[in-house]
Amino acid sequence: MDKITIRNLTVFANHGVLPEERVLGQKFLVSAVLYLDTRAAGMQDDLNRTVDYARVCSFLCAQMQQPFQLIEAAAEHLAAGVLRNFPLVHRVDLELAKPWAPVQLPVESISVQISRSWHRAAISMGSNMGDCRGHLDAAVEVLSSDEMCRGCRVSSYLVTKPVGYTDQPDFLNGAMVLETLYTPHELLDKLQQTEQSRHRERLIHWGPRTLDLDLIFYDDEIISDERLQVPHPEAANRFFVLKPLSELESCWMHPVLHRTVAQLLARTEEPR
Ligand code: A4P
Ligand code: MG
Repeated sequence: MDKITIRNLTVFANHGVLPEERVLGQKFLVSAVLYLDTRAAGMQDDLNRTVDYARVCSFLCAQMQQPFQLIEAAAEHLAAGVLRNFPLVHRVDLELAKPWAPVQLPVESISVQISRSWHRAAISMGSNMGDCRGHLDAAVEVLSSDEMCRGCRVSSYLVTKPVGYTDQPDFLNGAMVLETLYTPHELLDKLQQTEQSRHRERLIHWGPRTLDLDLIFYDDEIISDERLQVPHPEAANRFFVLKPLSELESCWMHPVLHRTVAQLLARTEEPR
């Protein structure tokens, strides 16, 4: 990706833990590296095809006026703001420096540096209790209206035979692909809160449920801890996951099996 760099934008603001910092304010330096594709703007000499760095600078200045205790918090706020408000920017490396930090020792500057970007996530949805379509629609609504997500695309819904525990009604399944600023674990929290909002109860493993939301892929990441496994360990064998997902992202490569969604689907049988 190409980069546009803003170095040491000087802003007077009131971030700090000490009361006097909040009242008197002090100088801050904001630096940002914006990652985007500048090829079209470069070839056509067209400002509309890139990010207007003057607008980014005034945006950063304005956002700095909201006071935070920590420069970490101010930096998170700035990075998320840039990513949300300048859609061509895929990633931002942001540094917030506090040259007058009250440490009572000679120091040139204290700063925090963070790197934040949009991430691609694939989510599978399932329901076989109550208003199944309503539950899936509600999940889509929650995620597509979340300010930490964008570009939500939804598959068609299909009726599938239950897999695993078979003595239960048919499922309605679908898939969603979106971009998100959530980390994988934050996204799992969001999915579980959404399940709860549809009165999901965990009674039988693989049993009937109002709403099941599983994180299938998150970029090309491989995660395995006590709360989260990505790619979802069962996804590669499940028709009810792969079929809807293939409508949206048939070429997404499984980062462990090195097979695309379409290839995995081709070797999976639809249960009858
Ligand atoms: N967890 C770990 N990794 C993930 C992940 N990638 N996404 C943990 C979501 N959760 C993940 O899930 C149990 C725990 O898995 C969570 O606490 C989370 O930290 P759960 O949803 O509470 O329990 P569950 O649904 O009973 O188990 P599980 O393993 O999620 O079940 P599945 O695999 O979702 O299977 N047949 C058809 N036709 N259609 C279906 O949709 N669904 C299931 C449920 C069975 N048969 C089905 C369908
Ligand atoms: Mg689940």
